[in-house]
Amino acid sequence: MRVQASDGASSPLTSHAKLLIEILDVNDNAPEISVTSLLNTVKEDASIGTAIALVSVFDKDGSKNGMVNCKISNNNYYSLVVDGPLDRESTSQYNISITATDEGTPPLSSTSVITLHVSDVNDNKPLFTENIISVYVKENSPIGAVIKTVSATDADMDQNGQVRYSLLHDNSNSVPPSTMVNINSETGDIVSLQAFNYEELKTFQFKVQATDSGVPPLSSNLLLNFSHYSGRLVFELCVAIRGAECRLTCSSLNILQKKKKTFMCCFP
Ligand SMILES: [Ca+2]
Ligand SMILES: [Ca+2]
Ligand SMILES: [Ca+2]
Ligand SMILES: [Ca+2]
Repeated sequence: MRVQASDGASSPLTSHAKLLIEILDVNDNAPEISVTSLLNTVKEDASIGTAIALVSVFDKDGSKNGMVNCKISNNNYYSLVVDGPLDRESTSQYNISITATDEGTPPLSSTSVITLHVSDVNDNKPLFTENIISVYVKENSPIGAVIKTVSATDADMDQNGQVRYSLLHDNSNSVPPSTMVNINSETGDIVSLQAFNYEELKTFQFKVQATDSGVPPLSSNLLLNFSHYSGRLVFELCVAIRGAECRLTCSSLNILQKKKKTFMCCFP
């Protein structure tokens, strides 16, 4: 800019000067955060380094007023990536807060939040509370009676956590279990297909498998030991073990009477 000064004479004398105006920057702009989301949902088995979002920050001010530091949680990343194993069963959603702060005095900052959902992968198999259980069957119980109900839980969701039950056929059984019992694949109810005769069959065992509906499916097994609880069996059992041990072993039995240190137990 040029300025001219002149006096008031009829023939004025003038003088010229060049005026330089320097405009000082004031920190009047907060940083702007721009997030390009690459993934809204990430699978829980996503590998480390999987990119979730690209983050760019821009500040209109000059010098320090426009110098921006970007903080994502506690890490300094401008590309938001998976940096550790994810597990939907423990954390299914993250709200990631991105804060950009300039170096002006006073500093200005802005924040942007990314919501990231963790989607389920079939990484848990169905679990029975025990691996082996004992079942006592009443001799000559009616065919079709529910003699035991088994249950397994699966921590995954939807199809990955949907459990179905089946009898496991392996070569260890001389008699196929499907000739003796049936299992309801939905409820886990085990139903007798024959009246068990103590004189013919004292004990038998078979495995039940719980399988989820994931792809690929995962499964686990439960071994069931069946015994009769005819009065004779229970009596023999109690005579053999006696006393306090009888109480433990016969925990599901009612102790009927106690005679000369010999316990006689019977089922309710
Ligand atoms: Ca600024
Ligand atoms: Ca998991
Ligand atoms: Ca899972
Ligand atoms: Ca599962």
